[in-house]
Amino acid sequence: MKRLLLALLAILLAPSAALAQQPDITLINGDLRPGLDLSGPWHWSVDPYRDGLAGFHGGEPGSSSRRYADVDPEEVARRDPRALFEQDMVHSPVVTLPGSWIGHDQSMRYYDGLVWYQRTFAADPKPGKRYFLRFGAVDYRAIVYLNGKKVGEHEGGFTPFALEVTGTLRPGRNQITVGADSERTWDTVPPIVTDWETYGGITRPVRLVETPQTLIDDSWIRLTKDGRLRATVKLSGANAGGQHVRIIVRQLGVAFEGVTDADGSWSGDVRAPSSLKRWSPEVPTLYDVSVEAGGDRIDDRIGFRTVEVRGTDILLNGKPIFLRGISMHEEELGTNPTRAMTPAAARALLSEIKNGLHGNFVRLAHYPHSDVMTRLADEMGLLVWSEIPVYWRVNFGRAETLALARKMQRENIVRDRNRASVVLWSVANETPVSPERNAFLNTLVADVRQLDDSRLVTAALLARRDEAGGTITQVIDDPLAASLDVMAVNTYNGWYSGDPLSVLPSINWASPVRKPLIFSEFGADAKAGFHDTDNQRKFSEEFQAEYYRQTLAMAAKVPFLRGMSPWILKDFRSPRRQHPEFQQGWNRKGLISESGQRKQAFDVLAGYYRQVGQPSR
Ligand code: GCB
Repeated sequence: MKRLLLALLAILLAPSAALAQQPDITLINGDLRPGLDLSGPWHWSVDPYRDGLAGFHGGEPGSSSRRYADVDPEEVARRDPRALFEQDMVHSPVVTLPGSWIGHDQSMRYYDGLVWYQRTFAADPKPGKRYFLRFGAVDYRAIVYLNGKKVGEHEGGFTPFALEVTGTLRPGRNQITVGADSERTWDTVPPIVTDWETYGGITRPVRLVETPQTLIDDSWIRLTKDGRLRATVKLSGANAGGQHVRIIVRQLGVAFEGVTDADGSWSGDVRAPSSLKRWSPEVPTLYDVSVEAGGDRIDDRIGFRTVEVRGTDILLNGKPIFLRGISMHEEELGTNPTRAMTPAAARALLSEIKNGLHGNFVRLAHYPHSDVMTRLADEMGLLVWSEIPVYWRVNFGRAETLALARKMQRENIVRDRNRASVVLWSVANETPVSPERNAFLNTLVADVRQLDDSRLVTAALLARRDEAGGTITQVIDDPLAASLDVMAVNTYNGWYSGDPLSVLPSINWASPVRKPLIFSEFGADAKAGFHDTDNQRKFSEEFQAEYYRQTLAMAAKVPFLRGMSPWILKDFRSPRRQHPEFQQGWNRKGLISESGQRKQAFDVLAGYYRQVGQPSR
């Protein structure tokens, strides 16, 4: 009985099996640290029954699988000509990573499950150093083996993770095997149904990173509202306590320092010199910043700015700003995207916003985009809305789902806290109000405030339509609005509602709480090249352009509107969108087609932004 009770207690106290396996290392700036980039050719093999993870007849997992075992089939066959190899990664076809499996073979587009990847590489591990495999993102779940040994797992398709492999890495040839499993359930984040392509696979770079024994695991440097440069640093390693930390902001001639506590943490600040040029979309000044501690050093380029809310205004560096934005999925231009976001692909997209639309803002929907994108936004001068995929019908009542969302949000915020461009963290998109949902999202809001006091919290909400005496009023009465810094609403009057477009400018907007509002979405589908000169037919370029004119006329009358990110910059793949004539597997609300052809509405929005972007505003 006692043993039974103890066993029960152990189960109750243990974190869920999935979460227990999560790595606890951040490895800040893991994308830039010295190391070996494992991008390039990998073998791949599809495993729809998850056979590589199962034992005999699909039963309990055995001790190893030929898929990730560190064996050379030819050598084994030489020793034992009767050896059986049904799973032979060494002779499986080769593809180039990173990139989703949609790019390996068109028939993989709707495959939702496990795929194995494997490659070898040469290493030269040195005594006194630590080694990590750092993944930019694996969608949706990753299970990682090095030299036949499991080194970790990760859940969540859009945030980075690092697994320590010191001791498992060996001199000379090493073999890495990754199982990427794209399957989601109603308990995952996001859940099964979204309105975008899943893009299962190893979608961002994998790197082998070398560090000293004591390493800078996390570092965050920002400008506070009272004009100080503040640093928060966390070291990892057996000797993380009592280490000297030094921050240098080169072009400003600023250096400040301190000593870590027993835990390996240190925070300190210094008055920002008057010569500091604040980062803004107009002048995106970045400084070379170094952090040195415990024999480790990281270099970054960081901008300094403040963002806050006063009444219904959003203030950037103390001045009211209007966010001239657009939403965007992480999908490169082209007819067969694979979600491999290279700097060139990211620049092509952000240039359309900055130079084409005269924008100053981008909503990176509906999940954390590549670090390539947020670094480029810093460099080009675009304000960023960043979000996690708490989208539509998440299982809000389930504690493990909340734990997963919190972990994802933490990984996203910690990765990008040094990016001046990021001004808004969004906790959710279009989630139906309920007591469980409100509690879930309020926990996420509280987490943001605890992790980052230098940015604003928002969420994309839905408004309630009120019709009285022939007047339509959109009321923002979602209880979550009270917890946010900035309210945001997705609105589709005239597209999903039957309202004639001419009615839109007469729609009123009301909110019981006094806060700035962003139209986080509005949009209409149009197939590039499909025309209807009467502006009547949905899916025509003319209808979409007229929808934009009328929606912008409505927006101009909302007294507390402080920005917008219409839906969406570019047509994007979505399995939900199968109209044979107009969609063919693409959501067509883009202002440009998948290959970059601008639709008429592009010029309507660009004209509006040119006008509201005039310095007088
Ligand atoms: C929305 C969603 C977005 C969809 C869009 C649409 O409200 O937030 O993910 O793609 O509408 O096109 O319906």
